[in-house]
Amino acid sequence: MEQKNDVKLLRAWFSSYCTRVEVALKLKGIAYESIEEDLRNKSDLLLKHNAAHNKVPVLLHNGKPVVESLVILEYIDECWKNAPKLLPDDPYERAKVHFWAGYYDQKYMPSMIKILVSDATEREKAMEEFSEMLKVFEEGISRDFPQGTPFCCGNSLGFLDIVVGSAGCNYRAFFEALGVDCPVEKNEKYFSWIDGLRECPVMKDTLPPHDKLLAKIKEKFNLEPGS
Ligand SMILES: N[C@@H](CCC(=O)N[C@@H](CS)C(=O)NCC(=O)O)C(=O)O
Repeated sequence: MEQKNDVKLLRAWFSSYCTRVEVALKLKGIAYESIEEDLRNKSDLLLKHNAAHNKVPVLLHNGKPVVESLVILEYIDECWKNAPKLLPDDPYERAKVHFWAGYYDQKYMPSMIKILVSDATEREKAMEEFSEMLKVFEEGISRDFPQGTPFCCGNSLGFLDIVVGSAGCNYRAFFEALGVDCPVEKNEKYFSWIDGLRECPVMKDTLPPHDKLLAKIKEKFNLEPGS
């Protein structure tokens, strides 16, 4: 008998954590219902199913909640074992993917937000720190995945591509909101990976529209170009 799969995703359109989950669901060919949350007026469903953090994304699989985007990605990979696989089979390869996904998860958005909230004098330093953080990341990725990026887990989007691409592919909107150039020349390997990921059909189809995201970032961080 075929197993019933009722999949719902509580999400917010601008959240890169939600983009991760949607990309994984699409890659796996899993049909799901997307439920948009108003994070200023959270639904009872969200508060009930993510009582610990009150955050999106929340995946509801046959009514059972799974929270935290990295946990959800692994859950999806384990439940829907059919191709394409997101994580490698080899335990050591998998450990490396988890390590770098965790590194990126902990460092990327805080580093980007530091640039967004700093005044003109602090911004240069924040941008230096951003580039240094990405340097550590790209050197680590090159060392640990010598077969190269993109698709560092094989020949289709893997766990790390999804984690990195869902947040990283929006970098133009963040720098445009600030009215400054992104120092891509300092991290060429990273940005060429990102630019490749953005061209993948499933990424293109899932990332938030540039202009809508730009307006959201300006509103959230109270930014005017050149400020
Ligand atoms: N570590 C969480 C982060 C999720 C997260 O920060 N979600 C934000 C949207 S981008 C949220 O729901 N914020 C609501 C709030 O903080 O009240 C994950 O990976 O799922």
